[in-house]
Amino acid sequence: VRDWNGVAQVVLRSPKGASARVSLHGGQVVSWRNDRGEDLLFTSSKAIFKPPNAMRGGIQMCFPQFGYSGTLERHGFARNRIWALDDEHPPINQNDSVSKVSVDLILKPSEDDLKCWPHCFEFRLRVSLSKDGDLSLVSRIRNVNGKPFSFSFAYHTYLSVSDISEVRIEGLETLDYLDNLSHKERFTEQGDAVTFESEVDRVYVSSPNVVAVLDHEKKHSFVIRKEGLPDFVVWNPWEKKSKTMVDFGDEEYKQMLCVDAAAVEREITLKPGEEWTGKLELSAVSSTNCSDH
Ligand code: TA6
Repeated sequence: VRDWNGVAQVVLRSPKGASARVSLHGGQVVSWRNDRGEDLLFTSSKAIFKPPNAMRGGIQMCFPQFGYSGTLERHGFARNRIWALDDEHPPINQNDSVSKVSVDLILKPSEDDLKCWPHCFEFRLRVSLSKDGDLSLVSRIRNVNGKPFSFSFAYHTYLSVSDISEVRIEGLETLDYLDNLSHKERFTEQGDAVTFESEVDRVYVSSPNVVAVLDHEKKHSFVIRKEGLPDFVVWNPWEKKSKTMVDFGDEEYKQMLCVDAAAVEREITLKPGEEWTGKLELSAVSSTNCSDH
């Protein structure tokens, strides 16, 4: 655990040299590197590392809602709060070649949170790094015997890519999507991989649990697996939208792509005492053997 910009971070390392850094600020995965030290997640060069604002990049916990709703801050407050190490599961310092190293964080509502979202929840997050450098996130959200509540959720994931115009997503073919650029109107994806030549902001609904993001130029591609999350949000701001974001470089849209495992179209409802689990697994594979995802 190290102090960074006034907020503790936990560094996970795999025996082969891969690493991940998790910040108690927002429960955000602020970096994930392969065993060659290459950054696999995007972080803007203009990111603002100042709590409570979420840092532009990494993997952000969007809860209790994704998008806007009522008075809550966009994408919910979880990513803007200081989390705690879950003392029921202290960080495991493994020095033998176990399958993975993990850290467990927990977020509970503050008095202020309860004023704007009056529901007693516990959000437990386990971030793990396998010995092969795969990253996994498991979120367990429990209704602590309050009244029933509903929420939407996303692992807001900024992937680092070489050139967005050379990137394809396989696995979303023929799916319906809600287009945030046209008032969430519903369309059906064509029969080929998703490619990018302008701003994209879509929610692929009832999507499969595995997609591949192929980035041949960077010689690695991502396989994204999810469980308990029916949708994938795909977002690239492109040039015009990039210029409106102070914490994002004008040209940086070329090096990033958000592919968020999410529950957006239909909210998740928890009765008192019920717990929901949402899993995300990311692996970065060399492009040659990506087809067997
Ligand atoms: O990824 C979908 C989206 O809702 C986009 O519309 C854009 O707002 C993006 O999330 C980033 O949101 P943020 O609050 O992180 O700037």
